[in-house]
Amino acid sequence: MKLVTCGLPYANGKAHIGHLRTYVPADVYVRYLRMMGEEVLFICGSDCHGTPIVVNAEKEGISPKELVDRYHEHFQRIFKKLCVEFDFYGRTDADYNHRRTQEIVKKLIENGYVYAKEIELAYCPKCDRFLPDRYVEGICPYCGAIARGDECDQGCGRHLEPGEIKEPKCKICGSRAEFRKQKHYFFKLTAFRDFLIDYLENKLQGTENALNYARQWVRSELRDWCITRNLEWGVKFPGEDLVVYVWVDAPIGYISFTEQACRLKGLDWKEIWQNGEISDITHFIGLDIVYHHCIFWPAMLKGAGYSLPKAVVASGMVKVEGKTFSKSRGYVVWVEDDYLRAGFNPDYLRYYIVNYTSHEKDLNFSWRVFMEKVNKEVIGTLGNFIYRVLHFAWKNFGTLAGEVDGVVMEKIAEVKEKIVSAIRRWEFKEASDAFMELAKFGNEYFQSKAPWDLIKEDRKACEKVLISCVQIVKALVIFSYPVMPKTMKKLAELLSIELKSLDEALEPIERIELKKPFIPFEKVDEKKIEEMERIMMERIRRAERAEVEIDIKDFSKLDIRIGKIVKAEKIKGSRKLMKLEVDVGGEVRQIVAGIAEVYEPEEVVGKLVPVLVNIKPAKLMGVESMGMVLAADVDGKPVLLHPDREVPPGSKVR
Ligand code: B3M
Ligand code: ZN
Repeated sequence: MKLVTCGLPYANGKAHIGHLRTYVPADVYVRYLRMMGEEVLFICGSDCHGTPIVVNAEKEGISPKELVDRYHEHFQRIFKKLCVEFDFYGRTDADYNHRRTQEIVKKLIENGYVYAKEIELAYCPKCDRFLPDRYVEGICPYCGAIARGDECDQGCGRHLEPGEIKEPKCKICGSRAEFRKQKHYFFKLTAFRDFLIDYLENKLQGTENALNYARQWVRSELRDWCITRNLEWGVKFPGEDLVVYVWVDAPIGYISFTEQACRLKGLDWKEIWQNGEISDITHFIGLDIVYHHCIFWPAMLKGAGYSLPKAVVASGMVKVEGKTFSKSRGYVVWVEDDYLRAGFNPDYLRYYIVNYTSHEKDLNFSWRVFMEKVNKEVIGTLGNFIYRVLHFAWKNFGTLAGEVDGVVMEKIAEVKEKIVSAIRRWEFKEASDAFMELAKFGNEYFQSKAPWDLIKEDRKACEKVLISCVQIVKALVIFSYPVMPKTMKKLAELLSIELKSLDEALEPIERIELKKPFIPFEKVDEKKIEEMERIMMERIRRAERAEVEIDIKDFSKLDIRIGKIVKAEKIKGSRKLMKLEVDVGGEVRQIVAGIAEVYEPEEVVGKLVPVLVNIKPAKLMGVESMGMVLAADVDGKPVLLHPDREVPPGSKVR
């Protein structure tokens, strides 16, 4: 039995196109594998723990459980509508996952891979609590980007350990966090270095993007891994008032969901998860969680005596209308609110996701490209051929009998081989290109044989052409079913085709009774696309506005004080810049200001000016500047601002 899994969506928000980029190809893969004769178990579930859930629940003023229930339902509904069909869709907060997680954590402790250590953690004095993971935001110590407590999500993508983040701030109240000591538990990841190097280099299969990243990391920066957190919501760490880090119990969901799926199907889950060193397990994930799946996860499995996955398949990133996918900036397509609400056939989106580019590359979703691709390829090439053939044959014959053209049978066999080879390499675009190529071949065949003329002269010859074309239709229905199951299932019913095996396409039709065909695909209407573009533009504009609208909390981050200029001199070689020394209250700072074109040094000394004190230090013309003097901008020229009456340097501006 082969196991295929998908990364577990956090049950903290709605499904978007970024999710589908992983789930649709995985579903396509499983459907093809089954039609290639493999027995496959396909599982997934909601990731219910961790700060992604707790922070969002807190924002909404509901309990984590309520939030999780809502989105767990949502994801199940979306998967059903998109024909992503898991054998089991679980949740990580279920008893069965708590049990399995505790069992594994205890094993790791027993086997000597867990130790306690006192560490410094971000703590918010105002909220009076520790700030795990997403409760804290700050600067990534590796690349300097703004980062979350446990990952540098906008910069280098690295996993961050508790206490590592620089300049931490509380996500809830915005205050500067301090560091406090507390005892936590660590998993000895460093003990697995040699094992991981060997596993990643010689054993693990999958897409190059995943393997390359992981191989690079394992050599350069393996550190022990803090596996406990200060939260209520989660799987309890044995004997302590702590829960395990969400990245411990989430992948363990793969195991506990397998147990549940096997229970329902009368199978033995141990044959998958406790079956020698490497087991036939394939994880489909997004590129952003390669570290967790290729490094933490195999080490945990190894340490607890479980089998290791055979392959990790990572999908490339998603762009929307050419821009980096971003929910907050409006570059997003919501599966339910946008796509499904507009009434588009789910098969179109499945085809787009699979066929736009190779699985590993970046996928750009654009409504216009979507329309063009669907209308030209799915409808113009595939749908038209199917309908044309079926309609002509039904109208003129009703029943077809005879022998299929050998050329046609050969072509079908060739396309089948292409599909099988592509699927084995996770090249879903190649596989879907192959059936499109068959549709093109069919169109040309039909056109060149001109059955509409032939029928007048030689009915028998015409029948042979048509049965050959119907054979192509049959192959197309079978070959494209994994990508477009909704439509192809209906066509298979119409034509009484079995969808169990790709080889079925190689069985010649000897005789077929035709029913009245239906038009398989509805054209994507330009007006609807314009509407979708409008919705998206509106969302982007709203996000842009929201980005510049700041609230009092944001404003309070600016430390503006009145400073007294105590010394001033022009900077050599610069027309605009002046070097100032400013008393900002108990401290004199060197600040570079762009005022030299308008003011002479003598006139500004002794003046009181507002200064932004907590701006990042910068170097201008090689001179260090530790603040920013605020001035009015009048046609691009600075005009200094002074308080209404004498105030002490350091007075706060609010
Ligand atoms: N819940 C989603 C993510 O980080 C996360 C995946 C868990 S897979 C075990 O993309
Ligand atoms: Zn706080």
